[in-house]
Amino acid sequence: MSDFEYRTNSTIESLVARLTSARSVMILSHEKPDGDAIGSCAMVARALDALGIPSETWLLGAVADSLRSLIPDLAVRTTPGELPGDEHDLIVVVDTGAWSQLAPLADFLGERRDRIIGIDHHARGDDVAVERLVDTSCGSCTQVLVPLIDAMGVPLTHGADEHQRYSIAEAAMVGLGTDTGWFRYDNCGAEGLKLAARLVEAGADKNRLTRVIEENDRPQRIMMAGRAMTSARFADDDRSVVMSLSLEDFETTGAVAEELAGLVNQPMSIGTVEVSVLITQTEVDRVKMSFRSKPPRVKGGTRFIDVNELAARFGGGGHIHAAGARLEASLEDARAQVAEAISEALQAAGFAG
Ligand SMILES: [Mn+2]
Repeated sequence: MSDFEYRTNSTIESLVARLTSARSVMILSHEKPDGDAIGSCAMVARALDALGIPSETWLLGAVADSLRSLIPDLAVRTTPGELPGDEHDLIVVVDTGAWSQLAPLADFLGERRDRIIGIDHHARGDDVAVERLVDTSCGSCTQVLVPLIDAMGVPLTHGADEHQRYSIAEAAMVGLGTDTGWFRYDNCGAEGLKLAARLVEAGADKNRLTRVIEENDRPQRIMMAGRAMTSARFADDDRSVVMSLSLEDFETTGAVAEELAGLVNQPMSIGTVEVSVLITQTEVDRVKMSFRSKPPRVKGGTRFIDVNELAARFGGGGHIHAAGARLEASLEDARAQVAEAISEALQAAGFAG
């Protein structure tokens, strides 16, 4: 498949025809579904529901309780443990097109490729779906789905009811909000903001949504944040900050690793900081490291830290501004190694020594 290109190879009309003529639909997204994955699944399920077409949403792997609470009414199945039956004549894959992100059901899907359609906004993917709609200009997959729902003739207000169910518009907002950092990142331009306005007009209650998604932590998270902040050591003229959390911190607070997501971003609010690292002890002599860096100060500038490279020095990787690694080392040892690697990287990137 060397000539395979992951891009749109279908039309909205053709996809709508498949959706509206289906007898029963299976909907799924990538493993560990995030807000956009859940929002996209919910949009498709609700639109089909409006047309009287039954669907089943399959969630692969762990789902945060806060996201789960957004879809209490959907027929949801989870893997591992179960395999879908053969009753669905259409399979809709949203917010991914990568076999690796669909691993638990890859064999099942591989045998049914001709009945799979894919809707996505990622630049890379595989030949999972026979018909695809891929729009990388969209900040979220829910944004890609809106014209499709419109063409199905289903109003975005559908789904809201007296039981406080979430409408299609709210599901769309969950994906758009979470994937764009609530409209901050550069994947949200005029079109994303116009869509946000339309969703609010359609009744999307962003206060209710942000409360469920962004303001739903346990107290343990703040206790761990306090410990991480206390451990912060600024270096390199305050351009770098390294924080750490020990096994003892977990024991004392009762926190679990899953609820620390994003803690490493907190020091990014400091003006001088270019790179932030959170080192978490997972076993006595093992640590997990999260790296974050900022884009250059000037548009098109070259002075920034590529944390993908930095993490690669420890056998990890990721993206230019967000990456991770694991290391066999004590917390103290890891802190020293990371601090040294950062100083070198800052110098190599042209920051004054
Ligand atoms: Mn997405």
